[in-house]
Amino acid sequence: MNPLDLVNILKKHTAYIQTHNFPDPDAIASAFGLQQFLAYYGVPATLCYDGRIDRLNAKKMLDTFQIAMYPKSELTHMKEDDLIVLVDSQKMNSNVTDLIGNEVACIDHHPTFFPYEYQYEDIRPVGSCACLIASYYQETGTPISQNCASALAYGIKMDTADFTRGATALDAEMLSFLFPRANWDLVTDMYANTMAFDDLRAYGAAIQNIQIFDGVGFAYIPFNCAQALIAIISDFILSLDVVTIAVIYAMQTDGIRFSVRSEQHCLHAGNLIAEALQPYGSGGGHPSMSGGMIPSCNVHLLGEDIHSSIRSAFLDAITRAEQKN
Ligand SMILES: [Mn+2]
Repeated sequence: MNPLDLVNILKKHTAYIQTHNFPDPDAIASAFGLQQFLAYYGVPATLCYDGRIDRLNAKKMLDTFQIAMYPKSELTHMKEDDLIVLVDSQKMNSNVTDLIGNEVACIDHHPTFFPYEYQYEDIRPVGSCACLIASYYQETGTPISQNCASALAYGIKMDTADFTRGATALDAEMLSFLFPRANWDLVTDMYANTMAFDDLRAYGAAIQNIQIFDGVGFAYIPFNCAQALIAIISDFILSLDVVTIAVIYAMQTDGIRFSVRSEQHCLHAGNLIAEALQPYGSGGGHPSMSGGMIPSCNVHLLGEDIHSSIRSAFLDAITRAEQKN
């Protein structure tokens, strides 16, 4: 589809651009990049999300690139006939709240679990959603601001873990398109002071209780912490030489939250978490990274020793997956 079709769909409506809940840098960059693109063609759009922007690097993006985003609680004026563009997420996924407006468009790079008829759909299996938005500027020859080019470049770098995770040729082409248009000092600046002092407690807990079973590392964070931090700690545990699959889980107020990483090519992290959590909760994601949740009301299903139940659920699912291969 031509990205200018989206302009026509949204024109003369009140438009919102919604990311997945607890937006990460790629989601924020994509939403901002699309907002600036639409603005060039005279279509104003409000950026919104549910959950919180609670990670240091996500919060820092808002200041560094001058981005304004509004949480669901501040969207009291949204109406049923307002139009929503979903970015870095798809309708009916568990990580995106169904807001009152009408989801007419979707731009995403995740696999589709719930097909839906959007008026405008651009879902491509690339490493970052931000590279799809960057391609809109390139294809249409639309001018891009330094702030916007910098934010999109940062989004591509973060979601591909600097081209080591799911990166495609389009991610690389778009980074080279953005590089001369960006203010690279802003991008570099995003890499300074990225860890909050409180994060150390979560790292400390995970390091203390990590257990490794045949390349599968399990670590537990016994207190509430930012969702994105759980994901970062699971990257950290995966970086151990003796770990090829990392399963990190944290006790949250609303249940147990999981983050899974796999560097085994034949073991799909999204399928693994979906299968392991199936009796207790839900989960899903990419081949190499995924997330999931056991809601509070189901935690009792794990029995007295929740850690051994969680371990068995994952190790059994891995065994079954290996037998299938
Ligand atoms: Mn993304």
